[in-house]
Amino acid sequence: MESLTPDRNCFIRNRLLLTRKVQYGAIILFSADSMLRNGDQFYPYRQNSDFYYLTGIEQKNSILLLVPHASDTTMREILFIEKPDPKDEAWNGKKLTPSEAIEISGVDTIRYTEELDTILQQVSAITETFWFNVPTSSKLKVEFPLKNQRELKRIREMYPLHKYEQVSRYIQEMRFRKEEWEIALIRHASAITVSGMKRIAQKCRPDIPEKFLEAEFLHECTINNARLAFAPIIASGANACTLHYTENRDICKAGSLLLIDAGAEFWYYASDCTRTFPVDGRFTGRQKEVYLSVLKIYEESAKRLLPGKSMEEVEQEIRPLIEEEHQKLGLYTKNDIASQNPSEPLSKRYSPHGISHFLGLDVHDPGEKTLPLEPGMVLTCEPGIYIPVENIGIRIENTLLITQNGNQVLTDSLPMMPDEIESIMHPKG
Ligand SMILES: [Mn+2]
Repeated sequence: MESLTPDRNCFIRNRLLLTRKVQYGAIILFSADSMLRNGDQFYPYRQNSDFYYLTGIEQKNSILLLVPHASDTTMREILFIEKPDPKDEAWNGKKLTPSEAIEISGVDTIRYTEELDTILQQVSAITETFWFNVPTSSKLKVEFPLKNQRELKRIREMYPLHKYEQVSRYIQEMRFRKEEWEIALIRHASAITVSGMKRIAQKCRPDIPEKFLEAEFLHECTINNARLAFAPIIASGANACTLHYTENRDICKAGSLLLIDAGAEFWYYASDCTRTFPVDGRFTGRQKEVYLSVLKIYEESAKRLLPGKSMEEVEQEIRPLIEEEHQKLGLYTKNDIASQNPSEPLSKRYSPHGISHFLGLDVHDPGEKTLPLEPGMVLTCEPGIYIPVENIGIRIENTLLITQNGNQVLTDSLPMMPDEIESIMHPKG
């Protein structure tokens, strides 16, 4: 396990590549906010993915300042960390020392967070531009500004004549393609995910609470030093038709299906996998029929996720097959399609989501759906069919690595064929 831990050379290289892309000005990144839960309790802290990618530092209240053209070499890379406070450390444990921070990040100049403004004053004299890492996704709505945004506002007020630019797209571009060490971590997260899913398959039986099965997955992650990459979906019966069902508070009933969409995160790298099991260990005829349709769509999609093709192209190519399978299942007819409202295609009613997303430090990692795929990209293949009136929601999802000539499934040790699934489940009867 030790050898899998990313080392500082990874982060040194990432910073080097970023400063090559940005070329001028000063880049400033802040660590993730620590979020109050209730009373005096905080949510478990998880470092901002970009910050981790460039530093390896997991500690809050950290700042990275890059001034690549500074003539004073000690100014080129500065990592700010919290000043150790014996009182705080007595309660909350040891903080990083400067030498530990150097060891992890490979940044040679370590300062304390409280020194930021003094250093900024020096930096402001040698650069005209500050690059900030503010989230750019228009889909992402946050209720209050994040640290990177608050500091942008504060520093802009201090230096109103400087230029302010967005560095996030450069970091995102770097994250599109994964290095070997990143792939090794995703592979490991995938292995833990598969074990967790198998554990669920063995424990699943009629009348078991979804929550118990969630606990089985969490158990597998925790004993393997992994976290949950996202809130797992443990959805029995019609719950599976609620795409982001994460309550997991129902009871699994005999005769129904159980959809599990879960992923482990190992050293900040995620995996993502979905399987659909029959609660009592045997698919009914109709369930198997729908299952085989999803499996066919999966196989046809996975075959097409290749270097040179874009996710969007694959999704377009696969739409007719999805329609065909829907019709075979009797969900609608050719005539229904002819008279459908083009802005609300029937196929979207039963298969509403896309079949792929990028994956890495984030379960939904940066990436462009329209760009040709390249070796080193990691993504999912995850078609689904949802028929609420029949209490059927089926999705099959694997994590895939794009290779030179095709792709490699990283979660392939988890069965997908109906009879294989039945054979790994809790003994029947
Ligand atoms: Mn997914």
